[in-house]
Amino acid sequence: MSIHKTLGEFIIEKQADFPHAKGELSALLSAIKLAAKIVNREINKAGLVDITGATGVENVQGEQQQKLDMYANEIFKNALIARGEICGIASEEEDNYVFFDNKNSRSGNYVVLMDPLDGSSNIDVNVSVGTIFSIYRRVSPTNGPVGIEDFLQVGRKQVAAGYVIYGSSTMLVYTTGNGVHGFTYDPSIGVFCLSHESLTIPKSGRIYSINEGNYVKFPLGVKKYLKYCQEEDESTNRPYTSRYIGSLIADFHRNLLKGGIYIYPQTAQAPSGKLRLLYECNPIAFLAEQAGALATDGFSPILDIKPTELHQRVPFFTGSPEMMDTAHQFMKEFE
Ligand code: AHM
Ligand code: MG
Repeated sequence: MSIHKTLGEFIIEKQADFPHAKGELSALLSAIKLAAKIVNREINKAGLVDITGATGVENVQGEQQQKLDMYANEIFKNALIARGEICGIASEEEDNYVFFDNKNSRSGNYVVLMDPLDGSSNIDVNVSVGTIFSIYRRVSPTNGPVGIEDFLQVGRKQVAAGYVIYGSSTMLVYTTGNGVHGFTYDPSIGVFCLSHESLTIPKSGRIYSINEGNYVKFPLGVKKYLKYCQEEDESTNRPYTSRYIGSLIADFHRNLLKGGIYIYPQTAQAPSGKLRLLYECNPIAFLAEQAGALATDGFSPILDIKPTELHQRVPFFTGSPEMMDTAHQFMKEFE
């Protein structure tokens, strides 16, 4: 049996690549790693104990909070508070950003933005969910409280981003701007083991992922692109195949490994789409670009958007570069 490198070992080995203070990233990622293991343990028992279902409370965006959403939010928050490197977080589950006003964290150099449990409506039916995280260096002076400007940084400024997918196996995938690396959790020893080093997306693929139930509301460019995906053409391997889990991380992860395109477009009713720029699209876009994929709002790179508010939404297109190029052509032609 082969022995894999562990996430802890790999991070230490790669510390030299991290542009800023070296030990800080290791400490930070190890907090995320610990929280991921705890959340994983709870998700695995989800059918057995009373932790599934809705709390009866709506989050700031008017959606039902699931019990596990809240649990995951607390676990990640507490794991991060325990580290002096982080001075604040913003979370999809919190109305406002949180400043960690303890002795340790006041001088922390980093902020974390996260979606602690994305796709949580899938938990009750045993479908994959994920945690998404995004890390920035703070821009406000240290030793004072963090400010909104620390959280509203353009996505290109991320120093690290990643996700945990709680799927048929649990994986942690991250980037610090030097490629994308994936680690599979071995529950028998409680360790994330390197399984996917330097992930790159195939230049093209045969999978398109979109909630087609919203078809009539899609912009014309998206409708035309979907018809293109469904047409027969040997030279481009069409028709493509449709795969949509409804769990962003699971859909993105599959397309990253197999090649494909994921689209959550705007509609007349929701002109900015559904997905959140800061907690979902920016971290995925950073990973996507690092893996050779593209991530845009249908026209321009997600990572260049200057955020204006914490819970901002944005149309989201991400996937294999050749498929994205074609989607962009349709968006432009039928704008
Ligand atoms: P959530 O953060 O409330 O879980 O919503 C985000 C999820 C994504 O994981 C997924 O891609 C999308 O919502 C699915 O939305 P829809 O059901 O409209 O297709
Ligand atoms: Mg989400």
